[in-house]
Amino acid sequence: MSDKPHQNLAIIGHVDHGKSTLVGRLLFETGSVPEHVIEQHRAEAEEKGKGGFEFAYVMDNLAEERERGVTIDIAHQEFDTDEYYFTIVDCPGHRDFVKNMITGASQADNAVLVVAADDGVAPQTREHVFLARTLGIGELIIGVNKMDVVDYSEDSYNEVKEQVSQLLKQVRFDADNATFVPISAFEGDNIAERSENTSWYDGDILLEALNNLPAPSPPTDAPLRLPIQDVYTISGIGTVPVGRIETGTMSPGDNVSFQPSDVGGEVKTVEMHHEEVPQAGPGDNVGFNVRGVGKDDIRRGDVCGPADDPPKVAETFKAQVVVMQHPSVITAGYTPVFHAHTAQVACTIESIDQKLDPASGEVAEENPDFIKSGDAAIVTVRPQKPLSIEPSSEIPELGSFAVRDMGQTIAAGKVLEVNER
Ligand SMILES: Nc1nc2c(ncn2[C@@H]2O[C@H](COP(=O)(O)OP(=O)(O)OP(=O)(O)O)[C@@H](O)[C@H]2O)c(=O)[nH]1
Ligand SMILES: [Mg+2]
Repeated sequence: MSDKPHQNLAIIGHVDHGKSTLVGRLLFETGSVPEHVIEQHRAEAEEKGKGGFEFAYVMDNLAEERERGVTIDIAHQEFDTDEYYFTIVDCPGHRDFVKNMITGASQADNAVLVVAADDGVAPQTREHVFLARTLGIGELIIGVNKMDVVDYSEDSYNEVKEQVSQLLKQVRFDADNATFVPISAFEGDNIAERSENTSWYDGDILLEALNNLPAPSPPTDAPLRLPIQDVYTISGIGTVPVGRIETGTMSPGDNVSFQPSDVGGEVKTVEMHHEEVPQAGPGDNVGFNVRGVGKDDIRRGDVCGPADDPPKVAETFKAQVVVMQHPSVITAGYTPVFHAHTAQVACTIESIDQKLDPASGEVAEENPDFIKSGDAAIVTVRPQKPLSIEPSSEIPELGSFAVRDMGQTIAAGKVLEVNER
């Protein structure tokens, strides 16, 4: 393991704008993927009629992903720069897979937003930026990609930069926390080396921008919260839940509880990068094993915490939401799917308590009949199945969510109060 500080970085943006290609390129340039592997991918991609996808194949491992040339599920990879040890999460851009993007973004400290220079801001560029902002992503590096396709034109770059800046303003993302870089993931311009093709650009290249990210905020003294992403059965070990530790630490010998499944036991082993470790902490992606907990006892969406301070399970919760897009209006009784950490649960908006002025946050109306796109409100929510979630003021990492319906993100928000089951 590297002793450099750890960064979880999400790569987000519209479908086909070049996210996986960028990750493949970064891994190649930082020496994490050797040239002959890229050559093998080139041969396979050409055979499938997907020439040009050799860098994307570094991340797109599923057969369906390779045939279709789209990312479906999130994938993690590791690489180092001078400053940081990165775990990179490559998110899918296709609109059908936004739920996987939410899981990826909710695990990240900062993000690279990839926007193709020849396409500009597209629907999932908007959706991902909105989600990144509400899921608590700190800084954005905007890679204006495919600069080769627009002949490295400064005008094209400035046009996309202007579009993205407008978008950041709309979602109130602090523009001081955004760095723009003109790149070509495919050709390798301004990734690890400054490109002669963009002599008009004198800002940071991508690796410099990555090195200049602020260090992730130091871990709080919050108790262990580890949302389960998957549960595997591994021969010789048994049941191995995996996920990222959001807060607290985990060591062998700890007594833990999984909620809402309501099972628990003693932690036997904790692994990171296939090596047993004596302790893992915030930001670490771990696999572990708990005495007496079997594969069918727990599932994705459970949260693991200390047995004496277990994750909260909500009967109802109060939340502040911002409506991003909805074809009509949202009224009490509406039951969309809430995505919180790794959980996806249908929840009823039981009451709309207050409408807020989105600019000042002040109450604009008590008990409004409805809310619509652009509105912010405080609502009371009742999960239709048990859901573990925490007040954002106590554990921000477990206190935010996205709301989806009809294949799109319609709102996002944070939890104010949990009324426990
Ligand atoms: N010319 C050119 N093509 C690029 C560049 N980056 C990516 N591409 C091409 O764009 C296509 C899509 O690239 P991907 O990396 O799969 O895009 P993605 O954003 O990961 O797509 P999803 O994961 O499905 O959302 C492939 O054909 C790439 O070769 C670039 O800098 N220049
Ligand atoms: Mg991809």
